[in-house]
Amino acid sequence: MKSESLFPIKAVAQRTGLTPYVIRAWERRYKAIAPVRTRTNRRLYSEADIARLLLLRRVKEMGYSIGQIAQLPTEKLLAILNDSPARTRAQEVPSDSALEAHLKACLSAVERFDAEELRRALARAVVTFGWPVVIERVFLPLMQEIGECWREGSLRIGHEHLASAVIQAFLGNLERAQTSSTTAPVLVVTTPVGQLHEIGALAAAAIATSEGWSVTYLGPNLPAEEIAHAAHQSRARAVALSIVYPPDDPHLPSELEKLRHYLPEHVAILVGGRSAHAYADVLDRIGAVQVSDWTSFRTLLESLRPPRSANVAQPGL
Ligand code: B12
Repeated sequence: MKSESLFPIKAVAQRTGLTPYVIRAWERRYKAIAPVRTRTNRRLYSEADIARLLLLRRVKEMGYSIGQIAQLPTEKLLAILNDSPARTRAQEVPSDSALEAHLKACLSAVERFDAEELRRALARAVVTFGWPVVIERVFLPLMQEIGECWREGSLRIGHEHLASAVIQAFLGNLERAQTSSTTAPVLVVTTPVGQLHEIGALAAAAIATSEGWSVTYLGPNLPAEEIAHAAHQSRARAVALSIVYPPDDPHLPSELEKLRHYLPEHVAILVGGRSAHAYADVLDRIGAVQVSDWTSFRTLLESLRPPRSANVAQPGL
């Protein structure tokens, strides 16, 4: 008889799009799955485990918290997925053409150096779609488009600076608007020294804020000592870094090692950005979590939260 195929966590991460860190956290904290262990205590996952993880991920993307769904039977998860009313889906997945129109309005304001109109256009988008959608599908594409136009020569660096400044102020407003409780976990967000691209860090800050974290945003280009000091002072639970350019800074690995060395052990380091993978060796060495997309980032933030007490009602239940 053919024995059941079992997979190591790395393969499971590739197939589910979840990071190994999240997979372990869902098991440890929420008992979402129970992989078998080898004699050397390595986890091995069955096809059923992988299917369940994928299902959990998809149901979570519908707006449930992992705490709400982790222990539901697989059939129940499937039922939630199949029964989700089209109305809910339509709210969560706004049409591309509607987003496109907002993006165009923002871009046209930037072209005319009209900061006030850009602010208004962004505000309209936030009212229509909500913060999380606007961050991922308006802010980031807007900056990318500006970058492409700048490369082609149709926009100037001044346009980029105007857009960055307006977006930064806008995200600052988001933070002030959130009434983050005194018990909210703290996330320090920045870019390491030599990394001047700031938009990814700003987006990470905004997303964490909208997830109820208290964010200490430090701006870009900060030495390890300064990041660690801020994390210590603010009693941070985690530090999020954006690494975009250059992908081959010979000094960055030692900076990252220093950062790990200065930070207390319980402070997690989360790293995103298009060049993060270029530093994979050192990131692995220091136990940093590489985050490839915003869904995984949200999941990770959730897994890093101290568990809420069982008798507190969960929103959306
Ligand atoms: C805006 C911009 C600038 C601005 C930066 C202003 C600012 N305040 O940040 C300015 C004009 C100053 C600039 C300068 C330069 N830039 Co530039 N820039 C860009 C642009 C348009 C956007 C960069 C950006 O922030 N993108 C958004 C980020 C966040 O996208 P991302 O890295 O793909 O990350 C994704 C995820 O990983 C995630 N993410 C990012 N960070 C994090 C963090 C966490 C924690 C998490 C969870 C997720 C996450 O978010 C993103 C979307 O999902 C890009 C082009 C582009 N299409 O991206 C070029 C780009 C990054 N720049 C580039 C270059 C070459 C330069 C310059 C060298 C140009 C020059 N000749 O002077 C300088 C370098 C400056 C320096 N010393 O670092 C190249 C890099 C090429 C490469 N080899 O990687 C790019 C890709 C343009 C290109 N196509 O050639 N730039």
